Amino acid sequence: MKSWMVAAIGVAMLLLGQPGATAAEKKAFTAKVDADGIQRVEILGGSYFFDPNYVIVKKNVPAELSIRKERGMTPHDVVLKAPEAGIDFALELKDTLQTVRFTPTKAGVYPFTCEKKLLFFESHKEKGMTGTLEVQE
Ligand SMILES: [Cu+2]
Repeated sequence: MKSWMVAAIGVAMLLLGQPGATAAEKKAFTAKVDADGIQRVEILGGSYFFDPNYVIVKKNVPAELSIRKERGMTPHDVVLKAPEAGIDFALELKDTLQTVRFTPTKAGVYPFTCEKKLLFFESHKEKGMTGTLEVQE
């Protein structure tokens, strides 16, 4: 094989070896119940992640998620539709904290995502901007 071919194959493998960012590192956070009986979690959204991206809350305890996005031009949101578990929100993220309140009523694992997508580019979800809310008994 000629050396330029080896180089070309090397470059192709490098390019193919970048799988978006779908295998995001798991950053787990277990909500603590505050003295007033509310379990609070703070979440940062950005390009293209949620931090934490694995949030654990207790069933039948009021929860407050305080969410903001990192500074920058890229818009982000957060959407979690699990009405069967008492959780149903869609929020456009801002630089400042906004609070989502709910009381989870059913144990389970519920995905949340950013549903932004620019034209024909990969959606933020495809780029790894997803997370999981786990409701424990
Ligand atoms: Cu986004």
